[in-house]
Amino acid sequence: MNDKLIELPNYGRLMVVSDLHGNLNDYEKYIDLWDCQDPDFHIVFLGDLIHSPYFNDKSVELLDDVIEKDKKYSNFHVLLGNHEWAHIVHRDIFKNGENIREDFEYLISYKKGTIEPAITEYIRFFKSMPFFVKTENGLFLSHAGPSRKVKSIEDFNGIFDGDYHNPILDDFLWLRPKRNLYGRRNILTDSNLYDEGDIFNFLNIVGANCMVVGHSPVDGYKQYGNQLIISSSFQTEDKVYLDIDLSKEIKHMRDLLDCIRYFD
Ligand SMILES: [Mn+2]
Repeated sequence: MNDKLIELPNYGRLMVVSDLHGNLNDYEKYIDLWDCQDPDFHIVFLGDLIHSPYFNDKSVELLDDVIEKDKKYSNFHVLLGNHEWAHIVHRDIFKNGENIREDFEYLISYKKGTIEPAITEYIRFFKSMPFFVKTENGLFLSHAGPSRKVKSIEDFNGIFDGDYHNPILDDFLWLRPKRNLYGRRNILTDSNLYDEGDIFNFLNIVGANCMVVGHSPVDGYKQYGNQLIISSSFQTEDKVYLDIDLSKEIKHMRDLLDCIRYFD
C-alpha cells in the first residue's frame, strides 16, 4: 500500500472537484452535494485549495475545514497541487508580480494573529496529501500532467521513493497540455508539455483508460485525447464537477463525459 496513491474499489460513488483557490462558498456547496456519512461515497479535490488572487481570500478558513474533515472521514480525499507544494519546498511563486506564497503567510498572520503554529500545521498537512487517485473502473486522477518522463511503471513508482524535488512529480503538479486551450493562436512549444499521445502512453503504463486533471483553467471542461480537464470554481463561467458511479467501467471518454455535472 502506498499513501500517495489512493485506490478506489469498483463500488460506490465518486465526486471529483478541481481547483478552489480559497473559494469557501463553492467549497461548501460541493460539500453539501456529498454525503459524508456514506463511506462508499467518495469526494476528491484535485489540489490547489489555497491562494486566491481576489480580495476576499478564504484559503485559511477553507483549509481549516479540510484538515478537520480529512481527519474525520475516510471517504474525503484532497490531492496535492502546485500551490500547496510551493509551501512544502518553500518555493516562491508569482502571479501578476505578487509573491503568492508570501501573501498566504500574511493572510495567516492576519486571520490568526500569528503565523505559528498554523503554518507548521498546514505544511505538515500538505506533506500528508496524496498525489493520485486510481479507480478500479478505469480512472486516473492527478492535479496536472502526465509526465512525458514516465516510460515504465518503474519510472512512475519512482515518484513514491523520492522527495518533493522530483522532476516527474513536478510534471504532475505543473504541466499543461501542448495544445492551447484558451483560444490563443500560438501553440506552446515547451518540449516538456504533453500531447494526446503522451496521455495514451501514460494511461497504458498505469493501466487506466481515462484521466482527469484540474490546474489549467478551462471553460467548464475540455477533452484532450483521453484526458478530461475540469474547472470547478476558478476562472470559469461554467463550474463543472464529476459524479461517477464506481461500479460502471469508464472505458471510453464518452463514458466519462456522461459524468459531467454543472454546478451553480
Ligand atoms: Mn495548479
